[in-house]
Amino acid sequence: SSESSVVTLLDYGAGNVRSVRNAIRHLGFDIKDVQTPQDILNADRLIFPGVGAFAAAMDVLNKTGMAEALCTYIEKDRPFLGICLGLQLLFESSEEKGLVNGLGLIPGVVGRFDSTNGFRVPHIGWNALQISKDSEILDDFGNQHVYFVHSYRAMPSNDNKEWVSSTCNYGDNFIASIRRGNVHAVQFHPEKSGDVGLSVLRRFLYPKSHMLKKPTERKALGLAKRVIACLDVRANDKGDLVVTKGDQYDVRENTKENEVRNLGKPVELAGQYYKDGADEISFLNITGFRDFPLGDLPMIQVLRLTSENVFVPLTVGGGIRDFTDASGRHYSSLEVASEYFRSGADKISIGSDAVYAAEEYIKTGVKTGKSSLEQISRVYGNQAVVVSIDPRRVHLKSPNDVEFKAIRVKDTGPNGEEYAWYQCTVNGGREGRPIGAYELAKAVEELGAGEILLNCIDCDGQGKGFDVDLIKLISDAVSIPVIASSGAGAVEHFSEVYMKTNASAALAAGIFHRKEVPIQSVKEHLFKEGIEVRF
Ligand code: 1PR
Repeated sequence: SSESSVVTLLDYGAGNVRSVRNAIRHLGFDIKDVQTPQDILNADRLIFPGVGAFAAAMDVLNKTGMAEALCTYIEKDRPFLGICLGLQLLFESSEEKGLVNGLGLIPGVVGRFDSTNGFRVPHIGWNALQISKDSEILDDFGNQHVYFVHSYRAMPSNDNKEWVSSTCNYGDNFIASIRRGNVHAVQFHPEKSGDVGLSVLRRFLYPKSHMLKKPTERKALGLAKRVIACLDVRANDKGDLVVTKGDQYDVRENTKENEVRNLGKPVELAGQYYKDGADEISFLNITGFRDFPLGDLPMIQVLRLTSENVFVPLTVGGGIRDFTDASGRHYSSLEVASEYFRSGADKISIGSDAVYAAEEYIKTGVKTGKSSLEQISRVYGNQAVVVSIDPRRVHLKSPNDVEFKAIRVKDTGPNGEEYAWYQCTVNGGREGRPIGAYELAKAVEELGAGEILLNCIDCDGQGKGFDVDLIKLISDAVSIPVIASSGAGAVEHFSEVYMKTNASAALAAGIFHRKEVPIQSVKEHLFKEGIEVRF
């Protein structure tokens, strides 16, 4: 019947709900959006993907009368699925901004992960579940990883044990899912957890359906090291948007025509990498520093189309900054980011603008709250903000030759220099700035970055391995996750970076685009080396 193929969605417009919508449609359901509290009470099944900050969400729910409707709906044991913040809001309160009251349906206080015990916060990535009771929507997949991205979590206790259906270990054993009767909520993102996640949603939408039990001989044990495929995107000289790939950031062919290297179409390649098992996909609009992304809508279109079929996290970077167009209309970086989130991005990545913000912060010691980095992380949470660093190695005879952090490096300089500092650049490596990667990383962590994408211009496209010295330096300096990037040429380079540094993820471009090494081979290799990966 038509009634049974409609799901009601509560979206208060604070972030990327496009992916949840796409996943629901992918599973054959139509979506009815909640406009009034009555729509909640009338729902056959309700999905509540909480996004943004706890206090802001409660504010909207209280003001609109939706908080009360939600409580009534849930107390009547009507079919409900909360996602991420949609789980946290069911609890009594959260410490996210002081102490804020939640819906109060489940005993417990939502608190922040403790990064002092060696676990990086935010908790970003694919982790394992310990299923503690019949959860209905999680049945049959206890052995597989699901995707989490959050800094706050609810803890199991004697008072809420009747609700808890699974936990996840990340320093603490926190609540990964709850279930009572028809009421479900998950801290992870089913819409971002690939096939496994889609089957969780399917179980909720079709409660009587029986899943085929897929035997999984590889058991998920904990947080997996991520393998990320990166697509550098720009318009070629004909004006078509292409995936390109640089050689130390030079993306032009070594021919008379000097054309922009073309390695494929962004949406198609992203779809392929999703099927091949990429844990995450990044798009970098590499001419964003000169072409304003909202003036140049193809990138937004790429995101929209990709998110229709790709159910793993998507990051987009390039051109996130304040901008005034030719007609004098001013766009804030927050508007640019919001448009990216609405179009299906889970995280945005800031390059050049974060360098200026860090320089200013180091100079003045003042957090103005006005930089794009600070504004976007305040509204969307720091887990949604990546800072992309594009450093270039500067060789030195002695570490005392510069005011920046210098280290002894394996690759000595042309005159046998044993030390180097890593100079940050802006505008796609075109301009060096008076700040090192080390100083930048520490500053942007304080300004609200949730993750660092660490490139290295010297290694980019060389296929000789990651810059282990640099990645070790940065991943030891910060307590947010670090993505190692630039230089992957063989599967061994991935195990090397994981064994010698504290990187949480490794990103590659060229070897995947040129089909030299399939993503699956990277994972098989890491698995053989005893490194946890998602299959
Ligand atoms: O400064 O905020 O507009 O952001 C611009 C973004 O575009 C930055 O994230 C910057 O890293 C990126 N970017 C700018 N120019 C280039 C270029 O290549 N000419 N690409 C560029 C960065 C580096 C990685 C690459 C890895 C792995 N590309 O993304 O994919 O090095 O490559 P490999 O595996 O082939 O070695 P803003």
